[in-house]
Amino acid sequence: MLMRKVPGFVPASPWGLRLPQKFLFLLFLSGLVTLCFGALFLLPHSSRLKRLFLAPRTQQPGLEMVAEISGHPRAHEQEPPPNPAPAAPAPGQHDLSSPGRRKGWLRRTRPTGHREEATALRPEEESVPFSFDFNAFRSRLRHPVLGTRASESEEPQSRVRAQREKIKEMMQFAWQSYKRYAMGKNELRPLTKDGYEGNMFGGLSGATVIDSLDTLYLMELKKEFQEAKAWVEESFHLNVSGEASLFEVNIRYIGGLLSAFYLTGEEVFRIKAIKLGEKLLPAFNTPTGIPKGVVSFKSGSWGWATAGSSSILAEFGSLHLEFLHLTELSGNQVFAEKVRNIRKVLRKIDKPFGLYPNFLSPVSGNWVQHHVSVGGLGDSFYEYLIKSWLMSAKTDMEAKNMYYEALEAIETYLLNVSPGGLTYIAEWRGGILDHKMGHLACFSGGMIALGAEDAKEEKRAHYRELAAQITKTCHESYARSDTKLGPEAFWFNSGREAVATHLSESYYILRPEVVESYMYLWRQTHDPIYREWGWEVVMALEKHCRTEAGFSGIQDVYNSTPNHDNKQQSFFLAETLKYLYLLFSEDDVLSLEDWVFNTEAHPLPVNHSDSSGRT
Ligand code: DMJ
Repeated sequence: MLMRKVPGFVPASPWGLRLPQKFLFLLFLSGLVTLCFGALFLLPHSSRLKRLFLAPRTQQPGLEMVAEISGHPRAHEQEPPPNPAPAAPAPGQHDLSSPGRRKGWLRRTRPTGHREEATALRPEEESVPFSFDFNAFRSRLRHPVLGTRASESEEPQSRVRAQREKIKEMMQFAWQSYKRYAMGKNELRPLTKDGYEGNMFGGLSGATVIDSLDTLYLMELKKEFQEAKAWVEESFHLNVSGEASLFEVNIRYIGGLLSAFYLTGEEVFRIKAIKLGEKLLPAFNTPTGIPKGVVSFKSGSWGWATAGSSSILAEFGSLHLEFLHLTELSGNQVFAEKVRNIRKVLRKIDKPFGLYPNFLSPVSGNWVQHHVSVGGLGDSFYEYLIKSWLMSAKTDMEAKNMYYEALEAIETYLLNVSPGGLTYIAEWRGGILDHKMGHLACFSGGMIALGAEDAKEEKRAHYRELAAQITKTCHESYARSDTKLGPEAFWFNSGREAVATHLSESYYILRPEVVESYMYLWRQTHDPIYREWGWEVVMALEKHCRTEAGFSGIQDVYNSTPNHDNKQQSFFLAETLKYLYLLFSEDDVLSLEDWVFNTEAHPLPVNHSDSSGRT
């Protein structure tokens, strides 16, 4: 170095720097390193450099915790990714020609990668390599989706055809009214002729559109289906930031989009279902992995979750069907892992008398109170057990065992027969019974019928009869009202049976559960009574719920000129009208061999790949 040549000069360091110079140099160096490292974080997500250096999803707040506690991989760690699958035939056409194979339902691994939190879809999100073989899936169905329809000449002017057409007309009217006054809003208010958003969906819009897609398709309302699809393509945005019910978004939006995809093969439905599913994952970020009921789309946290202390059985117990399909369609195992963990927690926990209480702490994993119900708060948990068994093509033995064990406990502790001979399922509060049934509990007739065939030989006839008796009781709750529509809840005490005892329980909000049971019982027995009862409902809806601008719930079923509640619920189009239509259709229309209905009546396919021998 130059300085060494100056006589008498003693270098301050081997590089010839004095202490202040050395300090300045180090300062400069550390500034440079910080700058480079910082720039790495500021690069766009698509940057290859960033993907190389950063572990996937480390910037997603809170997700690490669940990974650590429950041993799960971090949410979003594996990225979904959509590749175009061939579009399906239009409604009415059935392309079953393409042979295809798909092995290992949910066992496939998929390419890993990283992508941003879902907001609105961007072109690059559609190009991640993952393919779902839609034609292969369709080739494995045992029946054409819309059945083998009798032609007009074979079924001329038949009563059942006319009944089906009437229900189709009701759907068309409900849709057109919604479209005219509330398109894009969550639900229609038919009296005020405007739309309603509510606060359940975290800022998502168009609940009625998504809930209607498969019903419109099923009824071959082609123009209306295209209107709904166009709205999803152009106006259904996921970049919302509110607080949403995990359950409601799952059963209505995810369920509706999944069904629409499986029915049509249209990629837009698959992609939006997956991206929306990703937005739900932070709800599982709890010590046990049991999700809280509400997720904040803004912060990606539990949202309201911190305020409450318990999660609801029917809510966290009604994710299994949709989440398995999210994994099936994305290749992302995280969805399936989340619901398998819920199952694991429920398997392990002590159950009082074999019963499942309605509230569970997602923090401690303990029951919060001992209230058991097959109606609200508990209902669809039981439904998803038997449907998980059926959807797995009867391979999910765990779900099967849990279902029949739970049903046995319900029968032992909750089932009753009234002095008048009506069979009902009461509610249980730590051993004390409330002798009432909610309208919601009336789905159980259909569920028990659906599960009867796979029960132990000696129980099958018994369950068929039990299903028929419960359905009859629910019909009584309709028959004993002035409007021939059923109340929200009905009691069996003080000599009164199957009637509401308070005005506050006398309303009817277009709910589907009773006609849902008629549909299952019809398919099982072909007893004409179920079509008769279903037709009574159609007539009552027309008389009391149809208004100039759509259908509305009513405030008092015991008043022959009831007030309307000014709401056309989205589940009326998703469920009530769909089940009515199926009740008057052939059994091979959305055959129960091929499909299970989620709790919002959205059909999801049975996995035939492992068991059919046709794959
Ligand atoms: C629907 O959203 C679903 O059926 C849910 O499981 C219960 N409640 C409504 C219909 O009543």
